[in-house]
Amino acid sequence: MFRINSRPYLLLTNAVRFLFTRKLSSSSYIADFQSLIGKQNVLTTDLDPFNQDWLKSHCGRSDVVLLPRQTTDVSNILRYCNQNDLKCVVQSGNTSLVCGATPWQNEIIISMKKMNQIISFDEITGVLHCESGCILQNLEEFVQQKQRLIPYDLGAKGSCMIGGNLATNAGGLRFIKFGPLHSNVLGLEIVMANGEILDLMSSMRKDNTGYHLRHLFIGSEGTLGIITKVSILCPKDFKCKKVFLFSLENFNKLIELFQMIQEDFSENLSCFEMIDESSMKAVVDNLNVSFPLSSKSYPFYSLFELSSNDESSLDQRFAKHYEKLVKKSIILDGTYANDSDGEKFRKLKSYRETITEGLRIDGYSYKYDISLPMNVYYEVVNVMRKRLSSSTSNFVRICGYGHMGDGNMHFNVTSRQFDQQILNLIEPFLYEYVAKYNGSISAEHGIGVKKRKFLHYSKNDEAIKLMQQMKRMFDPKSILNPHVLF
Ligand code: FAD
Ligand code: 2HG
Ligand code: ZN
Repeated sequence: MFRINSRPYLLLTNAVRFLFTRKLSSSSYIADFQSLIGKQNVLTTDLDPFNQDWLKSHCGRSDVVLLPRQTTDVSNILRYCNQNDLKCVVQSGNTSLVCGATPWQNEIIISMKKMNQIISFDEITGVLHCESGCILQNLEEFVQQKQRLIPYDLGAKGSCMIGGNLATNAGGLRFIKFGPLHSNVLGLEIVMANGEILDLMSSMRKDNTGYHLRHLFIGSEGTLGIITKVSILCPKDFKCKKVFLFSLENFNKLIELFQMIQEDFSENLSCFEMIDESSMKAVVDNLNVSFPLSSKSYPFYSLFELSSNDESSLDQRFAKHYEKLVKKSIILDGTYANDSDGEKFRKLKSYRETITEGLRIDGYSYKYDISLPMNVYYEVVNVMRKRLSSSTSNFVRICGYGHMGDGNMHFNVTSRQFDQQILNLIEPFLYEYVAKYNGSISAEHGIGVKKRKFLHYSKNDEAIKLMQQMKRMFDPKSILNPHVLF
C-alpha cells in the first residue's frame, strides 16, 4: 500500500474519513444517476479494477462508477454533483503512475471508456476529431491507414486514452520529434465543474484570438474540467522507420552517441532512449524474453529510432555513420530492425516499452519521473545507489532509464513489499537534488496524489498560489479530482 503518512496518523485519518464520508450506493443519488444516464451506465458492483491504480499501490473505496456515453451525460453528471457537493474522480485508461485516476477516498468515478468514437478525419490536413475515451493504440491504427501518425507514443498505448493523455500532457517516445501535446492539439471540448459545456474545438493551426484556453486544460490532471472531445494534428507518417538497439560501456559513451546521432541525423531522429543494465534485466528476466545481443548484459543501452522518406539514402548515410561509431569505439554491440520487418521492429521497441511492466513484477515500485540537465542526468542514479547502499532494507533493484533525448530520467527502486524506510531514504532527498539542478520533479507523469506534497520543489509559492486561484475559479466547490495536484 502507498503511504504518505505515518501509521498512527493514517489510522486516525481513516477513522475520520469513515465517519464523515457518505455511502453513495445506499443513497438516492444512485437512482438519480440512473435516471440521468441510464441504469446500465451506473455500476455499483465489481468495482475493484476502477478503484485500484495500475501500480497496485493504492485502492480507493468508491462504490459507484458512472459511464457517460456523450458530452451531455458528462454535463448532467457534473451539474448534479456540483449542486449536491459530490466529489468525483475522472478516469480514462487508469494507467496513471501517480494515483491520479483512482479515488483517494470514496469519490464517484467517472469513467470515460464509453466515449470512444472517432468523429472525423481530414485527409488533407491530417486533423483528427475524436471523443476523449478513444484508446491511443486504436487511434494510432486508424491514422496509420491514412499514412499518418499520432504525434506521441507511450508504452501504455493499449490501455491509455487520448483524454487521459491530454489531461496529463503525456510525453513518451516521440516527444523529441513532435514536441509536447500543446503543439499538436488544436481544439478541445470541455465540461466544466458546474456542467457547462465549453466548446474550444477547432481545426485551425493558427488562432490568436485572446487567451489560449485549451492549454490550461492540457496537463491540468482533471482538476479544471473534463475533456470530452479532442482535435489533434496527425503528421504524415514516414516511408521508413528504423529502430536501433546498441550496447555501450558507460554513460559517457551514451552522451557521445547522442551527440553524433544529432549531428548526422537531427531531422530523422524520432526517439532517443537510454536503458541501464538493471532496467534491461527487469524486462529480460521478469518478462522472460529472449535477448537480441551477443552477451546477456551490458552496462548501458541506447534505443533510438530514425525516420525518413528515402530509405536508401538513410541506409547509405547510416552505413557511413556506423563506421565512425566503430572507429571511435562508441558501441559494444547492436542490432536494428526496419518497420517493414513487422514483428522484429515491434520486439526491439518493446525492450524499452515494457520496462515499467517488468519492474512491477519485482513487487513495489518507488517511481520517479524527473528532468535533469545532461551533466547529472545519470549521476542521480549513482548518487541514489550510494545513499541507499547504507540501508539495511532489501531492495530488488535500483535502476534508471528514460527519454534521454528530452532530459527525462525514470529513476526506479523496487522492493518485494512497500518499505517506509526505503521511501524515507529517497524522499525528500531526491527532490532536493532535482531542485538543486533546477530540474522538474515530474517531467511527464503529472503530480496526481503521490507527488502533491513535493510540488513546491518545482514551483514557487507565487506560482502555486496562482494555480490554486485558478482551481477555485474553475471549480469553486472542488468537486473535480479534489485530492489531485494540491
Ligand atoms: P488515467 O490514468 O485514467 O488518468 C490520468 C489523469 O488524467 C488523472 O488525473 C485523471 O483524473 C485525468 N483524466 C483522465 N481522463 C480525463 C479526461 N477525459 N478529462 C480530464 N481529466 C482526465 N506517461 C508518459 O507521459 N510517458 C510515457 O512514456 C508513459 N509510459 C507509460 C507506460 C506504462 C506501462 C504505464 C502504465 C504508464 C505510462 N505513462 C506514461 C503514464 C500514463 O500512461 C500517462 O499518464 C497517460 O497519459 C494516462 O492516460 P490514461 O488514459 O490512462 O489516464
Ligand atoms: C516510460 O517512459 C514511462 O516507460 C514509465 O513513462 C516510466 O515506469 C516508469 O518509471
Ligand atoms: Zn516515460
